[in-house]
Amino acid sequence: MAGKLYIGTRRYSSWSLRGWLMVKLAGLAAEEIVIPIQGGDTPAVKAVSPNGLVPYLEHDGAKIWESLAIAEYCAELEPALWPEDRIARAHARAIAAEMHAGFRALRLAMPMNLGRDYSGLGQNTESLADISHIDLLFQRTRAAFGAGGPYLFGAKFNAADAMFAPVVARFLTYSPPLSDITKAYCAAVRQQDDVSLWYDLAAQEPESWRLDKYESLT
Ligand SMILES: N[C@@H](CCC(=O)N[C@@H](CS)C(=O)NCC(=O)O)C(=O)O
Repeated sequence: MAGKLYIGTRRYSSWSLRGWLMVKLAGLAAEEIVIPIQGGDTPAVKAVSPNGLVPYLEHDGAKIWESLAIAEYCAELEPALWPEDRIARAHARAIAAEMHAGFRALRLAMPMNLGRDYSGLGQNTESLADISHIDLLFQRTRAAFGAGGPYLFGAKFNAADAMFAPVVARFLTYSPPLSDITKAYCAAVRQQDDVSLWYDLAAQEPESWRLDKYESLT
């Protein structure tokens, strides 16, 4: 194979899901190496990845870390990762960059866990502010660009959807208050083939990879 994609425990590793989706959407041939993460400072991750984090992609001589850089690398090989229209493409890049740089309160309060029902947990002033901002972002993006399909930019699940897929996963696990438009979008993302495959593979991971700190939220 031309590549190697290092990812962390599928059940928890939200950034890995983003990188993996980009590689899938681009149809890159890459061996997947799953490293059970410890939720920070995992020696096996530090040993392979230049920034000590996953996802990390090696492909055809290129070494790419940071999920957004992986998105751009994949989009060079498969331009349809971004919308064709210039204005839609600019918007997709803007929201993907905003996701990559922000929403820390949401990420901290609601760590991704694909195997639990944490309905009602993780809600505080800051995480709820992030959530209502994202909800509005989804509504506005769907209204402006989403005609013709269930995703942010219509019929094609693209790099922007991939960046937000782990947010959708959190919304499904923690069930915060959401608009009907965002709920429908979340349902569509959950059913997308690659996202479904990721959930299935996460469910098959050994129980010994589970971390107390993510399994005992109250
Ligand atoms: N900004 C990075 C974030 C990557 C990140 O934080 N990855 C986490 C897993 S989701 C990680 O590698 N943690 C190291 C560890 O758990 O040891 C990106 O966009 O790829």
